[in-house]
Amino acid sequence: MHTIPKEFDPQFIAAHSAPERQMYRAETHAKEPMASVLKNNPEIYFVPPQRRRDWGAWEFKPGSYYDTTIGAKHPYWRDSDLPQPSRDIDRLRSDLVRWGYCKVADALSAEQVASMRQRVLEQAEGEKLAGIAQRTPSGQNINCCVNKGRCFELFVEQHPSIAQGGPLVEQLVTAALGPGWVCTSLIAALSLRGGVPQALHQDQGNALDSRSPMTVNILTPITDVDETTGGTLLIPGSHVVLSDAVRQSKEVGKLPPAINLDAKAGTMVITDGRLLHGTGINHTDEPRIVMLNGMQKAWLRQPENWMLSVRPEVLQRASAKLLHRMGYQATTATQTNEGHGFGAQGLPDEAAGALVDFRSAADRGDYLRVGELGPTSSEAELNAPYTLREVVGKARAGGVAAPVGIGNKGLAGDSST
Ligand SMILES: O=C(O)CCC(=O)C(=O)O
Ligand SMILES: [Fe+2]
Repeated sequence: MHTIPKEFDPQFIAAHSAPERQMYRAETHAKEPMASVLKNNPEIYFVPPQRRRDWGAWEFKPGSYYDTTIGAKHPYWRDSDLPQPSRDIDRLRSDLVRWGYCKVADALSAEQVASMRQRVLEQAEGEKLAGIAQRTPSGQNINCCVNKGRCFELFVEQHPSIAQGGPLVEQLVTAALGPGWVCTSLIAALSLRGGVPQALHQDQGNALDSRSPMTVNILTPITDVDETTGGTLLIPGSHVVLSDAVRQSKEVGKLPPAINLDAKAGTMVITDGRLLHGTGINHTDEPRIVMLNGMQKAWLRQPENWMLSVRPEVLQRASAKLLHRMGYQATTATQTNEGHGFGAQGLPDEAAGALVDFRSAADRGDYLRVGELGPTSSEAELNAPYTLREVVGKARAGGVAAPVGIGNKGLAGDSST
């Protein structure tokens, strides 16, 4: 009788896989550079998101990373040559290399800003009315913007008809990432009064010792941003400090203080994926809007496109493990679908990040995606059976809602809370 060799027995394998015997253990399990950032900079910490009726009730701790101002007013930074709004490509390149961000002045004209702002505000309202708004710890996000207006389709292309400075921005991104880079998402991020500041983070989640960015995020304020309106919090130059520390296997020590980004609406702020940053606090009653438009190197993708290529019958019989392995479990920063997946960890069978129901709906021919919505949308449009509703409803059934969830309950300004 054939017996399976003992070396293949999971118990045997576990007994021979103590952490110190595993290769690359330090690298694959490292929590750096963020572990030492948090350890050595106690003013940087995670502000817990507030739910529903607790919106706005959070403890502002003076001296924390979010208790700050713009560079020009900050005692630590005001004499530094921080990035200036510019159209000088040499200045922009050197700002991006030195500080981890650069500001392309007037990349959107006043008319381009106005049309984009109107579309964002209408969509934000429409998604609230439809009960499918995504509330975030800081306010509201509009996900998958490309489905929600022609201006967004063009924006992903950096088309001069919606971003006059598109060609200049494209050249800078190509220099940063190399040719063939792809867009990862386009989200409108609304910071609203009462929201908490986002935790400082790096958008880049891989190769954190890299000498150049693997990812780039173009932040485009379409309302003016500064220390009062929720300008993005960031630590100038942190992209180099953090990647150097990882490369040298050293802790990140005491960091310089964070500032609020200040930029006029229509500035395109190109940020290195290694830069420490996060949404700022909006102290005003007007929504702060920043378009988040991520880009990454051309090769950072699954070689086989399983989202599209797998036969329906294979998907139907797929185990939770097979689905997970093919990429059908989203996490906050990977493979979210119309916003579903934010807050998920990417575990097999985790409803908060499960994607297969979207694909199955498409196979049946009834995947209804959220499109353009607004205050004048009809009842039928607002109440349409968007597949997103069904998937989110299923994920919520019997479970605890993720703090970053879809559904308008708990949004600032929502009287039903
Ligand atoms: O809203 C902002 O200012 C920045 C948001 C951000 O960094 C993110 O969501 O990754
Ligand atoms: Fe970010």
